This record gives sequence, structure tokens and C-alpha cells, in this order.
Amino acid sequence: MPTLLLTGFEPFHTHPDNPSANAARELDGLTLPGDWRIRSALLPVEPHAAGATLDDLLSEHEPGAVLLTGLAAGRPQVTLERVAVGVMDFDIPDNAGQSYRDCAICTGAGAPAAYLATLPLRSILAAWREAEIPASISNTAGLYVCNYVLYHTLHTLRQRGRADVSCGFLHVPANPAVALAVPADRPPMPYLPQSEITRAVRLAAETVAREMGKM
Ligand code: PCA
Repeated sequence: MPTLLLTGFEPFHTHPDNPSANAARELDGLTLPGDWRIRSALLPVEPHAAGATLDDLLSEHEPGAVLLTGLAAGRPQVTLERVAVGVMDFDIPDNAGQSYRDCAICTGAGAPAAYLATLPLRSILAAWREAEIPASISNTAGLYVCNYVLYHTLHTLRQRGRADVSCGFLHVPANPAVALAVPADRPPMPYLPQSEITRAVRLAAETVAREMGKM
């Protein structure tokens, strides 16, 4: 039974919750088209710890696809990231209190400036549209921990000779818990109900499994 590795992140910064973690937890163990199975994991919001966790997960599960997810507070829709850039440049510290400025993610020979996600982006967008979920492709995952894990995972898969593994990143909007934590003197934050966020992640995973089955 092929595995789709699904990750979400812990809460970070001022956010009391992370809807990506809730979706990953709710979908753990789900069977997908073609007898694929979701295996979910939670990542720390610290680049090197998250990278080490991912390395272990890739060894343990040998997934055929990797769907990484995280919160993009302020975005009004779910977005699929097209690209991961090989730089960290943090505006807020990570959960270990660390900040990185103009820091190359990978300095080794053959480390490219950027990687393109290998998920079937257009098929996922079409599935969302069919299910009446407004969404779009994003051309930047930021330069924080989400961008780091996408770059790290694509790089590690290539290093291990597994560039055939479909891999990408899905950013989700705030859920009500995150939006309610915004102070009254700050601009209101767009949000989706957690159930709708989880539905979008499930549809993306189903689409990846279906597309992988055609290859
Ligand atoms: N979002 C952050 C890191 C963890 C998360 O859920 C990001 O977009 O980088």
C-alpha cells in the first residue's frame, strides 16, 4: 500500500492553533484512491529540527508522495506553492527563538537556488474548483520555516535518488481560533472553518494519489 506523507506544523508566533496540524491529525490513516494511505506527522516550527524529523519520516515511511502543509495567516484562500527558494530570512523568530537573515539553506555543491514543487498543481486546483473551493497557486512560500521544509524535502528526495516522489506545499488560511486571537486594534484576519480547511487538504491528497496512479 503506497504512502502519502502528510505533515502539519505546531502553533507558532502569536497563533494559539495551527489549522494545518488539525487537518493532518484528522486525516491520518485515511485510505485514498488506488489504495494509497495517508500517514500524518507534526513538524516543529524550527527549520533544522523540522528537517531532521522529515529525514526520519522519509526513511521510515518511504512515501510515494509528500504533502507538506502550514498556516499562512492573512491569506484568504488555500494556496499551492510553486517554488521553494534556498534562503532563510525570518521576520519573526522560530519556536526556538532563533532568527535567520540572508542565510543559505544549503551551501553544498549542486544545491540549486530554488526547487519547483513536483505536485500536480493544476489537477489539484481543478479538483478544488470542482468541489467549490476557491484557491490559487502561490509563487512564494515566504522565507520562513514552510519554505525551508519544502526546499529541504525536495533537496533530500533528490539526494536520495527519489526525485520521482511527488512533493509540494499547501498553505492554508487561518481557522476561527487563529482569527479570534487577533487583537481588536489589528485588522481582521480572513479565515475558513477548520472543516473546510481539512476538506481542501483531503481533496489535494486524493488528487495526488489519483494522479500518481496514472503514472
Ligand atoms: N506556517 C509558517 C511556519 C509554520 C506554519 O504553519 C510558514 O508559513 O512558514
